[in-house]
Amino acid sequence: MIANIAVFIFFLGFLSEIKSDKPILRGINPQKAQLYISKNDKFTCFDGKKVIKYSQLNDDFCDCADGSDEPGTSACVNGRFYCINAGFKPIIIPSSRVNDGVCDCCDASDEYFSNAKCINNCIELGSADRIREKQQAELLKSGNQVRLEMAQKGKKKKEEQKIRMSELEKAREQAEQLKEEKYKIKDDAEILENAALDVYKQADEEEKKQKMELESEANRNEAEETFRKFDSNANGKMEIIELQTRIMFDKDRNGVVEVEEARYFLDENDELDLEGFVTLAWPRIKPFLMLDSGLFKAPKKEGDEHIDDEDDESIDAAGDEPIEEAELLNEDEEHHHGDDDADYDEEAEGQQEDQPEPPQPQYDEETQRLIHLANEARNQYDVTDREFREIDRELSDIRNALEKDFGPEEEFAPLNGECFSFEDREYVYKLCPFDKAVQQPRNGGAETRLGTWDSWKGSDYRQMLYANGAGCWNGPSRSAIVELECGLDTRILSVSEPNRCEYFYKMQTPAACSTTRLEIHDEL
Ligand code: MAN
Repeated sequence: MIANIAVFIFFLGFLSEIKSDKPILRGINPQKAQLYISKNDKFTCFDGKKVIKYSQLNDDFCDCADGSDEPGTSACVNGRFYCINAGFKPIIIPSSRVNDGVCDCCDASDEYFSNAKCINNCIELGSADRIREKQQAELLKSGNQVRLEMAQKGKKKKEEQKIRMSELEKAREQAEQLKEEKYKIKDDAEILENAALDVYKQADEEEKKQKMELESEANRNEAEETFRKFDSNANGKMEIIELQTRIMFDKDRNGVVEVEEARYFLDENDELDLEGFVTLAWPRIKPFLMLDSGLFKAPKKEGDEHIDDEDDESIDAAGDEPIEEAELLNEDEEHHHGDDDADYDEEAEGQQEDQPEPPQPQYDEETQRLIHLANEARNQYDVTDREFREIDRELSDIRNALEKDFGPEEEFAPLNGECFSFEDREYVYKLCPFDKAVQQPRNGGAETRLGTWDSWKGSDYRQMLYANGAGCWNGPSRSAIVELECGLDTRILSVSEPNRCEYFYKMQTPAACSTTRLEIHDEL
């Protein structure tokens, strides 16, 4: 400030000095005033390329290529006019604006030879500006108090996190060791458990195998018996004519077993020997035999889930008579072989629900003891594994937080973990500092990520960048810039989208009330 006043006093003295010298040097920058002092009635252009007579300064004719000889007229295209604007702020304007009929300087100095009736309102502007600056300074001062508290909290948090991190690192080592020990115990217990259970598993498999062999043998016996029964001429061949005599094969219920109907049951052959009959014909014949003997109960149409529209269409005019039921059952039989038939799976599950649980094998005492020990070991391992993962998660959260730049004095740290919202006509915008920026339509709908915390833009902690948001239709991913200004509390002031999928938040926070800025300003 004092330095400014000194320059100004020097400049006024200089002006009175050059006032006695013709011409009047308007529009010169006080910082360059010394260059305009007459030297043997000569003036050297700033670029040093030309020396002109002192009287040629501001004579409305451009002599210097750099425009330095005409600071107070519009003669040089590249000239610069300095408005002193005493009482307010000095400004520099292009000299083309001198005497152009428009008042640019509040002290009216740029319009000294035009019809523009400019008035000097620098004093009024200056005092309004000073009020504004005072208010701003007061805001900055009180905000700075809060900022300092935030900085203290931030530093404390950082210290606590560092302490916690070293505790966790130790705890992690111990937890890992414990987990490994428990894993070993679990592993050993499971080896013993599996060995004991294997005895039961093998016995169970053996039992199942025997059951299946018996079933398959019974099925084959039944097939052979049927073959002998149907092979009425006992020639060792099952022929179409032999099946035609059996009315149960009258699929379309017209009273006659036609050749095509009989051929279907022979797997589209004219005749089959015993082996062919067992493998090809029997799977088709058996359901019809079961139906005929009343062993199959056809499912009811109403409320039956597995009769879908397709099934309905397949029923012909004969209605829901046994033949159609047989067809349905036949289709079901095919379903049972399909791997990816969802309807079948659902039905199978449904049936399972109705069926009683298969009895659990009764284990001997030793096996039960080993199962119990293995269960215990598994539980204990799970507990240590969970603890280890929890420590790991907390550690990585702390490491992430410690890596973030919360400002020169950690003043932004208290904003980490908080979220703020702002609503406009269409969207609710959310900002969770150091985490993410999102947008959600007001009428519901999914959140769109506008960006994830990336970095500070520049070195003055005024702008945050949130990058790599959701992809923009036919464009890059969304991103958001958050501009911070000083305010007594933290809140979003506005959100705009200056370019498609590029968002701009204005936010106030005490953390941005650094008085360093004020001091710098004062010195200017
Ligand atoms: C959504 C919003 C808008 C954005 C468009 C781009 O509607 O995220 O902000 O401009 O998508 O397609």
